[in-house]
Amino acid sequence: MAEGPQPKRKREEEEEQNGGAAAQGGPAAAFTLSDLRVRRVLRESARDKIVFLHAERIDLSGEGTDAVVILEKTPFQEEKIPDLLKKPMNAELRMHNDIYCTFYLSPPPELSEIKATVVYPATEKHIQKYLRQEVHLIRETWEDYKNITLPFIQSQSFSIQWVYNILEKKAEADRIVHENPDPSNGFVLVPDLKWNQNQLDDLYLIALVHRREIKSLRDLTAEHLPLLRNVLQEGKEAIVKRFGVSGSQLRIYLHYQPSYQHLHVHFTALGYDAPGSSVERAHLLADVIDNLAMDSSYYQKRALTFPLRADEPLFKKFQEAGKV
Ligand code: M7G
Repeated sequence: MAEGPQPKRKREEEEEQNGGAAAQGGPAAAFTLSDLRVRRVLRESARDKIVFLHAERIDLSGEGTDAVVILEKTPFQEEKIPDLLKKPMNAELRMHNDIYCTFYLSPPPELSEIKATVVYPATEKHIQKYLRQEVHLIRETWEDYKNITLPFIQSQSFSIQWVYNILEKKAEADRIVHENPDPSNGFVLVPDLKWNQNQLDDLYLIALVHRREIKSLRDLTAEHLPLLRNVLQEGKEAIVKRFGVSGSQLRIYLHYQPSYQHLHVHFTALGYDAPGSSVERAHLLADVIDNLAMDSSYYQKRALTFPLRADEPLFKKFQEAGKV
C-alpha cells in the first residue's frame, strides 16, 4: 500500500526529537491509504476520469483530521497497450451489432493503475479548492490589486513550504530535471505533482525561481527579465534533452492568480489540455517577457482577468467593493 507523509502532530513530535530532520515534508512516511475514510465527493469528471474526495483520518482518540484525496485513472502507456489485448484477462462482450462490438476488460493491476494524490492534513482552503462551485471572472485593475487582492493574499494564502523544500533539496531532490543555482536569476525545474512521467502526452513540469520575494505576475518588472529569459531558454533546453520534446511543442506559461504565491512557470505538452491552461488564467512566458521589455511597469498598470469561485473569500471582497 502506498505510504504518505506523516500527520502534522506526529511530524512535529518527531521534529522535536530529531532536531527537524524529518520535518518540512521530506520523504518520511507513516500512514497508508486505507487509514483514510471517504467523507464526500467534492467533484468528479467522467471525461477526465478523475474524482476529488474529502476524506479524513481517524486517530486513536476517535478524532478525525481532514484530507483531500484525488483519484485519477492514468493515461495509456503506448508500450503496454499490446499487453492489454494479449494478457489473459476477463474480457466481457457487452454489445455486438453487425461490425460493431464493445468489450469490457478487467486488466491485471500493472495495466490498470490509478494515481492517488493525497493532501494531508488538508486545510479548509484545500477542500474548497476542489469543491465544484459556480465560477465568475474578475477584472482586477492595479488599484484593485493593491487595495483588495494584495491585503487578502498577505493575510491568507496556501503555505509554500513545499516550494522551499524543493529549493532547499529537502523534498523531490531526486526529481530535479534542471537547476540554475544563481540566487537572483536561477530556478529549479521539476515534474509537476500532476504528472506521473510515464507518458509524454500529459508532460507537465514546473520551474520554481530561487528568489523568494516575487509573488506573481503583478510583481514582475524589467529587472526580472534575465531570470525569465533563463527559465524560458534553459527550461526548453532541459526538456528537449531529457524528454525529447522540443520547445515548439511546449506551452510555457504563468497562472494569474496562482494558488501558490511564489513565482513559478508551468511547462506542459502543447497537445495536453492541462487544467488552468485556458485564456482566463494562463499568460505565455514569451508574451510576459515581451510586455516587460516594452514597458517595465506593464503588470503594475494593466487590468488582469481571472476566475474566482463564488464561495471564495476574495470573491466576497470584490463583491463588497462593488467590483462584481
Ligand atoms: P498554481 O498556478 O500556483 O496553482 O500552480 P494551481 O495548483 O491552482 O494550478 C502550482 C503548480 O504546482 C500546480 O501545477 C501544482 O500541481 C504544482 N504542485 C503543487 N504542489 C503542492 C506540488 C508539490 O508538492 N510538488 C510538485 N512537484 N508540484 C506541486
